[in-house]
Amino acid sequence: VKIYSSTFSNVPLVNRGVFSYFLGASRPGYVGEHPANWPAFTDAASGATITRGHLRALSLQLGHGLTHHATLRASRNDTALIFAPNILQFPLAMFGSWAAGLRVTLANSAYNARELAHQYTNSGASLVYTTEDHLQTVRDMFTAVGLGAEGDKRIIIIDGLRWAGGANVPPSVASAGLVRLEDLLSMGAMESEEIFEGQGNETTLLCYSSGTTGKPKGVETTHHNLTSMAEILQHSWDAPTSREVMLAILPCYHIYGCVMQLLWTLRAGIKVVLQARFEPEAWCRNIQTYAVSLSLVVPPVLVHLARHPAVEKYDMKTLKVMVSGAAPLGPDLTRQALSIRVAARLASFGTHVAIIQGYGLTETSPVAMMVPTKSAESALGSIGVLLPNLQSRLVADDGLDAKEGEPGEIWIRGPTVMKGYLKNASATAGCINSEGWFQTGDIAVRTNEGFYYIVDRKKELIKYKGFQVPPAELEALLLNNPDVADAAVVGVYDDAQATELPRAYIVAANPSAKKAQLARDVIAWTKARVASHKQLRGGVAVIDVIPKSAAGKILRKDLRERAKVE
Ligand code: AYL
Repeated sequence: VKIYSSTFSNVPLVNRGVFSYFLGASRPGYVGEHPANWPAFTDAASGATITRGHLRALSLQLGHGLTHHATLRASRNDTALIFAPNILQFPLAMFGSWAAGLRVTLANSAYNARELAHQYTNSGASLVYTTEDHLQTVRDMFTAVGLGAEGDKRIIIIDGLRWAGGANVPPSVASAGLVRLEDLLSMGAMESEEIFEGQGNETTLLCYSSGTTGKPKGVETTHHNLTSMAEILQHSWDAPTSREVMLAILPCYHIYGCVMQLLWTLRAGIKVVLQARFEPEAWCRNIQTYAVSLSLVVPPVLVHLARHPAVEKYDMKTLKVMVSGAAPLGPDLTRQALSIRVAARLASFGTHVAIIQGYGLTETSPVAMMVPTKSAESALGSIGVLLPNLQSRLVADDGLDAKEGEPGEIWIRGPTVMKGYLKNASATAGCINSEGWFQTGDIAVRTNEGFYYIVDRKKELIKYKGFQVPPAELEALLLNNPDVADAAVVGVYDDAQATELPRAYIVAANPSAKKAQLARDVIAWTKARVASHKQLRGGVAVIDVIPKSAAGKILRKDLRERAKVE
């Protein structure tokens, strides 16, 4: 068996809970390794800023409020769900929950009630942090899970706070009587975080991933996974220092955004400017306003920047590094050209901008590979080299090591591999073997210098702009449509947008149905039932029969081939 080790030397890891690791009062005047009065997070729109010390203090107040509030009465190992966009209260909700020993689960803020209900129930959550804007969805979710108005007792409204850049607006009529973040903050404070002995291997974060097959599953990420990830990034990645400023446009509910924008940044002492959502002009303006040096993106963001005139309107000479991840960037020439073009336009402002890729999965907490900044030019299209403390294998279809230079499935082993899927031992056993190897479902080749290039994906997953779209979820949904007898969903790649688009193949329940009309109806029907990223943007094709193996498995490769010529 051929095992590849990281070319970095191993980094010493720690065994601490996430709260004390990221926000511990290590010595007077400090939070973690950096001064308490340094800015931690800034709201891009209002400029409101929370310092490291303020974040720690408020989190200890929230932790106290959660456990002492008469109706919430939260306790250790309860699970709190955060259903909110990128606002300053997001990291506070997370750290306040962690201070009191709760687990946190992060839900896509575009989810509808049905999608949210799956995560609420599956994660065993008992609290939901949300905003006025999302309140109706949360209430519909509580109706869907059978709690009805009782659910109101489990909601915490987190927006509208002036210190967080919110207008000082009174609660809406709809949210009257609900618990508000400021209520919980005013009840007192924990003296310090609870130190739970030996909690390293306990689950602290639950993001959802469909893995190689099926519906979204709760990924059990432990304290040790997260502290290890932060130490590994801190000691391997050459660009960042505590003088960096990061513009955070990736959603904090996705593990890429959560770990890279909220957690590791605290470890590194990086100031983070939170932008609610990506919009090219605002992105450029914020780079200038906040003298941003670092930004994380997904490939479609680069497409926008490559085309948008705002790129030339703003002074962005502070920008040094952009990290693209979560979906392929540049495995072919078109996209390599794109990344050079974006860099050239940004570089015209005086500095050289490195655009590098990272690679990882929710299941690996998340980053497993990264391109060293100095290799940005020479490793175009590469997902990078293995990070410290990690090992990899490349395994061919026959279960043996891929031959030198030939493609194989990436397997990963190390301290950032998840504990498993929540309450789903069979799915866990399906992807983590007895030797601790996690099987990613991604196919790559490796160069002699240790650079990896993704060449294919073995698993079902579709990625729309970096978001997971589990085909099995859409297929199950489509089978609920009385006009659909059978369905299969695959991803088709759209060069112009640099993303895959979900495309459905369906069999009509009524053989004499008009195909074009049925396809249009099914697109609209689906749109009304799923979050935006799962819409059938790749279209719907009506076919006579879904190709399946003798065992009844959908032959997705056939459908993907077919999609290419359609
Ligand atoms: P999940 N190139 C191609 N495919 C990628 C890449 C990449 N650079 N990164 C992730 N993927 C795909 O759980 C791949 O199929 O995590 C992988 O199995 O939503 C799947 O996305 C995992 O999807 C980074 C870079 C975090 C990436 C991430 C992973 C977040 C996506 C930090 O710096």
